[in-house]
Amino acid sequence: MNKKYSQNDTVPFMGMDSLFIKIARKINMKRIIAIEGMTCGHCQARVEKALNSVEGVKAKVDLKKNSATVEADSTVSDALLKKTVEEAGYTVTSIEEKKGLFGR
Ligand SMILES: [Cu+2]
Repeated sequence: MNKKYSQNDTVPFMGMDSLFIKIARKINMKRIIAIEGMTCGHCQARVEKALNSVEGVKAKVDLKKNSATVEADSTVSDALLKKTVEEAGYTVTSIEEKKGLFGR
């Protein structure tokens, strides 16, 4: 499918269409990072803080699932997310993109 709107487009009108695009973008941007090495709440907080310090990233770490759910701009690469977690002292085993409505 051809991409009709890019990440940085401004939508020149307001209405259901632009609202829908915003929501679809938001859904498209979720990624799940699988992380090894976290053992306690300190680890969790450390990884969460590291990820959230990256511009354009909103992250929530789940200690039980050994993963982080990340909402990030498309300009934030998987490589940067991986590097950020690894610099905090943990291992990234996979990063999976949650596909959105348009299967981008
Ligand atoms: Cu810990």
